[in-house]
Amino acid sequence: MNPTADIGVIGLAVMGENLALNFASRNFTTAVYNRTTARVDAFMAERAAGKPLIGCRSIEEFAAALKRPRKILLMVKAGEAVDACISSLLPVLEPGDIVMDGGNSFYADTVRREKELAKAGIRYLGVGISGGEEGALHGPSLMPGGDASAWPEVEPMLKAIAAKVDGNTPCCEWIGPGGSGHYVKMVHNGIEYADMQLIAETYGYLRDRLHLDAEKIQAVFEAWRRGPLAGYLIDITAEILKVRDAGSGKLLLDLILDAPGQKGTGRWTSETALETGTPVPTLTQAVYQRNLDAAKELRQTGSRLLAPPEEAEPYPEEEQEEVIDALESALYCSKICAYAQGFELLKAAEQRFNWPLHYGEIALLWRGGCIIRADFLGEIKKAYDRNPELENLMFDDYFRTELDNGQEGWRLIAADALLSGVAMPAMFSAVGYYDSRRRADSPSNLIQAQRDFFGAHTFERKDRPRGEFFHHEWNQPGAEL
Ligand code: 2AM
Repeated sequence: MNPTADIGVIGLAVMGENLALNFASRNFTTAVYNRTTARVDAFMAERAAGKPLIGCRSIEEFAAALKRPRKILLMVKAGEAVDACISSLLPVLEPGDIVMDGGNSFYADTVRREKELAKAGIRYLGVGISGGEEGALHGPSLMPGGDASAWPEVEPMLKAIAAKVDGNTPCCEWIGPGGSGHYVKMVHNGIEYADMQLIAETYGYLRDRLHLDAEKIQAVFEAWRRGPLAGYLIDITAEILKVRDAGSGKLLLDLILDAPGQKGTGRWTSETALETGTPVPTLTQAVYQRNLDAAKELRQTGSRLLAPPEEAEPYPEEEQEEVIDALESALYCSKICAYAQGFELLKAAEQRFNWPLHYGEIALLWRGGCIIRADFLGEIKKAYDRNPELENLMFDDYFRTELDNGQEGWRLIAADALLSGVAMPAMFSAVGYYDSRRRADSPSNLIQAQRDFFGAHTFERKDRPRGEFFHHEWNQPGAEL
């Protein structure tokens, strides 16, 4: 068989199928293979019919179908399946071939795989892909990283299938070496967790504090679609609030059990943040909150045993509009903090792995195609254009002004939620992050004193240069070393 395929996709679950169809729709001849070959047959007979796709029933047939150097995209389950696929591919590949992992792999696995495959002369890329099934089919956000020599060879194809913003700018740009593509995707997922949690808390406030009915809550999110929060997650929230259950005619959302699932990608972000000592409290609180909320029965017990605060005064009807404006500010400010934390974690990778990351480009990649896509990301791009070395997103003139303008409403909502007993822990964590980052004098002098008291861990002094360490004999005042 003459090799005719421009690219090959392994793994025909829905993401793999949709990406293969996306390549084919751009006139790239695409070879497909799946371990269970019945899936290849089904795909070829139905969705792929009449399109430039080549169904392969063995890994040898797949390798033979691909033009050299081969370009292969793995779309299999993250973890062992990726290693299994690589092992089966190795005997049929040649030096110079390019293997891309488009799954949600943990970045450290990508680092390892890239090194291993380099020994065989295979060029490996970890490609973060976001956008779900729809994105995969019509235009995802793509975050490729790894062996830089492979990038120019796959760039036209990846850019062709990517989402486009501002007319024709693809949401696909080279991230950097090693596992940086998957790292950036991981941080994206951490931010996504926070974004969703903050929106859910806001919905909870509208429902449980303002006692608005679904129609009114829908109207609130509908209005926010055109404000600073505009983006995909607000769009789908507004849509979700319209959908009725076919059987009962009730709002479907009201029938959905409040026990969230997770696949662990948010947890990776928090684990990595802890490893690098990077504070991402809002991202981590979002992970905790899925755990807290998943335990529905425990919460039911808690609701019987734990006393609420005294009933808060309901807001008079005429004040509701003002409170809803404050809530919009609160969500927006919290969101800025969540993104500031995510970008701090990107910066930590630059220091830890020596990956030179371009934060503005990353913001641009997320502007289209992916779950967190929002107009707001254009502002983040501009912030990093103004100052590529920006230490913290909140320090940018635009964002610090936005935070300042929004903080009255933000604090009002957070305080009212605390007093009335409505749990908004991600939002509380965001206010705490803001106040901690803007405080030149923290109370941690006491922590240092305590550590020195019980463990002789030493401290630096405000009246001495940094880097000089002191111990005090706390039980014998005056005896300082
Ligand atoms: P399957 O259809 O043969 O199960 C998502 O589960 C995708 O990952 C599917 O295409 C699945 O193939 C593939 N997959 C899961 N484990 C795999 C493995 N160990 N080797 C190859 N493909 C695997």
